[in-house]
Amino acid sequence: MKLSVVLVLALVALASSDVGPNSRPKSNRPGRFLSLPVPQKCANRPKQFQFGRHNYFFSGNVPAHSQQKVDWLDARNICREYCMDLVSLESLEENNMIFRLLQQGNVPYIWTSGRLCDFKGCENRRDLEPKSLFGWFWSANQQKMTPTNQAPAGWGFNPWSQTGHKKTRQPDNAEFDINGTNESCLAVLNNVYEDGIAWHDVACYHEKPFVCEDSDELLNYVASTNRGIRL
Ligand SMILES: *[C@@H]1O[C@H](CO)[C@@H](O)[C@H](O)[C@H]1NC(C)=O
Ligand SMILES: *[C@@H]1O[C@H](CO)[C@@H](O)[C@H](O)[C@H]1NC(C)=O
Ligand SMILES: [Ca+2]
Ligand SMILES: [Ca+2]
Repeated sequence: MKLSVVLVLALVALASSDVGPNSRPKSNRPGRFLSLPVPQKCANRPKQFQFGRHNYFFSGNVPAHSQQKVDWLDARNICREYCMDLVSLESLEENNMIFRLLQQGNVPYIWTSGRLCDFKGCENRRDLEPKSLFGWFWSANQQKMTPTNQAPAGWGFNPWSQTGHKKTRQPDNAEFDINGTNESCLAVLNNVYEDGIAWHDVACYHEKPFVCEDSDELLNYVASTNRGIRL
């Protein structure tokens, strides 16, 4: 393929990864965008553990980030500079791996790439209604989640917590009732509501440590634009 074609494909891929399914997230501060990968950081990214062909790290175990608690978009952007993104839990095995990390490390909570499609570009999507059941997806790769009231196929349990601030099952958008802030981001919480380790919808401005996972899209983009780079 000609380089120009590769470039165009890479840029299209980047644009479509901006947050999907169709658009950029509406951030809560003006002028905030997704960060582009930094080739040197991609080449030297922390690789703490692996699953399938992906590398991962937990911010709390990386000296440069161990004290960091950041909001959801900042967390994504820190990951993205390394050609990674926030972790997406598409399989039971990967979910188990992350639950074990929280349990063994006594980690209270982490951000994932899970996001509610409630921003510009998500209107008029009848397939996402009602949002609380059908509107969740992994923003790292635009993959839709199983409806929130069902166990994903083969999991045998529903990873969303059965309880929370309002003592009802998650997602509950509880902060909306408190002060009108929507809970549009997915965090894994470790027994915060005496509910074990489970998924919760949380307002995206909350500051948390995070897990980064390799992004095929960003790695491919950096590989195609930096001849000979070792990633
Ligand atoms: C926030 O949540 C409320 C209640 O579910 C909903 O009516 C409203 O449209 C949401 N706001 C946005 C920006 O999605
Ligand atoms: C909502 O309440 C929380 C905690 O009470 C606060 O930190 C946050 O800034 C509030 N959000 C808005 C938009 O007022
Ligand atoms: Ca994943
Ligand atoms: Ca919640």
